[in-house]
Amino acid sequence: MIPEDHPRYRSLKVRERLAACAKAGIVTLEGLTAHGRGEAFDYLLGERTTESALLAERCAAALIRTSKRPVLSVNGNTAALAAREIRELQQATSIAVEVNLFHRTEERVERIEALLRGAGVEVLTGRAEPLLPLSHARAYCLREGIYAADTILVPLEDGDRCEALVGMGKRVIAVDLNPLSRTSRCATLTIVDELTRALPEIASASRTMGTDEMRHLSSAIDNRRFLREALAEMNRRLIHALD
Ligand code: PTJ
Repeated sequence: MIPEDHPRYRSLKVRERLAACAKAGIVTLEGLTAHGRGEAFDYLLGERTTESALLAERCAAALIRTSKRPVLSVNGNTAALAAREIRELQQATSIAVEVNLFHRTEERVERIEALLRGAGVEVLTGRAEPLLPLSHARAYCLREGIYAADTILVPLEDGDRCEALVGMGKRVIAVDLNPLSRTSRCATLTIVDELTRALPEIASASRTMGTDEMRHLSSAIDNRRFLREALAEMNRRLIHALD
């Protein structure tokens, strides 16, 4: 039992959830280490959404709303952390949702799809084929899903696929707390924010955004600026950490 007055209550509850999902075969052991890396970067950001990330989230909403076939790619960590937030984003934007895994087994895909459906998410299903130019299992995706998508939202990504998707001419939106990762640097747009804070902001921006702002934001994205601002914020917090 984690006492509610523990100063790290939320963080401990999230870890507990991920550990339970690892035991249930949804999150991999590698996924737990990926979460730890994310937590460390979130600490440097002050565990809050910065002004710069908020703007990136509005840009993400604009990219999704101006797309013909937007798809959200879900892995084990994303499903375990944010099934409810995914449902809200889908309700706000009609984004398609596909499970795509690095450590892929058909059993894991089915478990993650069941978890998402249990939270009210509509999940694309079908026969995955090795359609992406990758030498690992992330190459497997749906012809009508990620393969045909023009914009793909990829939370907690590993860099290879991001590069491959951009190389295929797709717009890639990454959610990654690490502004130095290969994914962050090669995505069309990177949101340096924690996933469960980022998705509701994207959903809320998509509900309220007018056409002019949508066009303006989607046509003027400067990813390096978002990365520089995230690094500057981390730097500022580190310098003043003990003041
Ligand atoms: O479920 P699978 O088999 O597809 O495997 C998924 C993992 C997460 C294991 C795989 O994609 C992976 O290895 O990812 P990486 O390369 O460790 O990248 C994950 C990135 O997400 C890291 O840069 C972390 O800093 C970041 N991250 C972790 N947790 C969060 C996060 N970013 C936003 N919100 C989080 N909660």
